[in-house]
Amino acid sequence: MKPSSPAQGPAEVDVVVVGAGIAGLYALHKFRSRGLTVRVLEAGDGVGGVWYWNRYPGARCDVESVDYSYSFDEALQQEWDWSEKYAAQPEILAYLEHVADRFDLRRDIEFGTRVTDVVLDEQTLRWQVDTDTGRALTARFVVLATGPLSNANTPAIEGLDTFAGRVLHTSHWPHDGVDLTGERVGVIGTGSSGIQAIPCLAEQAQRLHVFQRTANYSVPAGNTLLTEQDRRAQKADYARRRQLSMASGGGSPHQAHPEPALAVSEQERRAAYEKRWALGGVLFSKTFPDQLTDPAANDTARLFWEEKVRAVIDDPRVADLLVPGDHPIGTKRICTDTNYYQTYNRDNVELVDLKTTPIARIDAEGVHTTAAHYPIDTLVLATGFDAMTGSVARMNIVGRDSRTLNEAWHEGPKTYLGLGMTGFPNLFNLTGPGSPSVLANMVLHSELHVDWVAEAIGFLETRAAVALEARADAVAAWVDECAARAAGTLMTQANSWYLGANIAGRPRVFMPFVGGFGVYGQIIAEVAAAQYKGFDVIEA
Ligand code: NA7
Repeated sequence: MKPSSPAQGPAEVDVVVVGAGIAGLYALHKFRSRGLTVRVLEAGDGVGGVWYWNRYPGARCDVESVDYSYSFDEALQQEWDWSEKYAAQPEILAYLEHVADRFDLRRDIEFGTRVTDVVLDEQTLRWQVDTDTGRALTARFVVLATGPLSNANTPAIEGLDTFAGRVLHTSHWPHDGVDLTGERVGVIGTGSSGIQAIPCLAEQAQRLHVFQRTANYSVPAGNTLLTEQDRRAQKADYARRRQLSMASGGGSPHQAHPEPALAVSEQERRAAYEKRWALGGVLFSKTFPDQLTDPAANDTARLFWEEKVRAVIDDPRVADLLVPGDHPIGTKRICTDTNYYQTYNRDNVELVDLKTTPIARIDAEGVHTTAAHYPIDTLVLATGFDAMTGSVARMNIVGRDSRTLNEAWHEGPKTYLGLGMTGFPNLFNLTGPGSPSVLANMVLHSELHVDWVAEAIGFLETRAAVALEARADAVAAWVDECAARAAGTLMTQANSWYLGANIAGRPRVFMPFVGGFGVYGQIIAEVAAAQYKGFDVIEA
């Protein structure tokens, strides 16, 4: 147990929010402005969540800065100046710190405090929240703003603990940075984090070995500096941008081509892909509305991508290894890079294909594959996260009848609207499984969820009711609906972290709601308007 936290607030509050990332910060602001007493418990020593921890070189958002920002305060929108089209981690963190200061949020956040247990008192319907500092709180409402990507995945590779050099995980990069000049560096993992870090690491390292198990699709960010004129135009256009984003599939204002991919001429299709390529980022997977449902449409996108990528890789044998052959494009999150593929043209970079020569073990000096030994000074694990459920699963959350959330979710997460769980009254999970989650712009998604929870709490107050609890039949129907929607797409064909497929032992369930951000927003609004149908409203 750590020494007791210096921050001392009331032991009893209306709401405990777990996590001071994008969702947690806005939750604090919103609930507090509704007159509720709120404490935010945060494991890190600062605000920012995923942007606090993920400081690896090259870390950058794959949603445009102007859209990846809060919409709840017009003055905030107008005063903040983004310097780049796609912001890098330091700028996003600076923005979130600015928000924390501007709305005086820090006084209700307890940093360095990791929640260990969240236990329901069935008599009073209050939650007791325990932490690793010894600090304990009770609350009527608990809001989990722990984020879908906050529990790092460290692979169980034999001998990793015997490695004598430095081991770094992309999601826990040292805050003071790392100088890799002249070093032999190994990177395990070629997902979004690896793909962003590799070009930067290659510039510093004397030699860089990239250990790739599965190739991914990456689209260049096409990042640019924003001019004052760009910013003025964006700020003047905010109202329209936000409106389009809220109604869109993924929470950004860019609309898919109005027709299916194969309904247009080859020339028009190519022009559409070129336009998205120039936009850069993750939205390439949504150029056409049927790209993630029709294999033939998907193939047109995949072939366009392949042509672009092969054109910048000098060695065709290396290109063969970098072109994925195991999943349709977009069924894993498309990565966003700057000079990723070109990095393999450098003399100091070597791609090691783990499909043909897997890692056998790690020893004190480096990595043994079945074919060779690679001496290494620093080993970078870009091996991702126990995503979607991992951050919730590491807390002992105990609801009615002493049943834990992990027991309730052992076959996969079971929620109503992503927000509520049977047996866990007044416990709300934000931007997690059962909601669009990582398929949408996380900032607007966080606002949507927090606003919904704030309205729900207001509803209880007007009814003098004490709790809202998802009904079992509503949970079952929502789980079925999410599964049916996912089954209607190509998304279940990839072994992605959307399905928990990257973590041994996790049930294979497609976790995000795939029906679109705008559609989802309508559904949860209708539920609220219908007096929270599907929830039991528990009277005092
Ligand atoms: P990802 O996308 O889960 O990528 C993790 C990478 O690590 C991926 O290439 C994995 O290969 C690889 N990996 C994991 N374990 C191993 C072992 N044991 N051996 C070799 N390679 C391994 O995580 P990221 O952090 O890059 O990105 C997560 C999200 O953050 C991203 O989608 C954005 O939304 C932001 P595999 O594919 O499993 O063969």
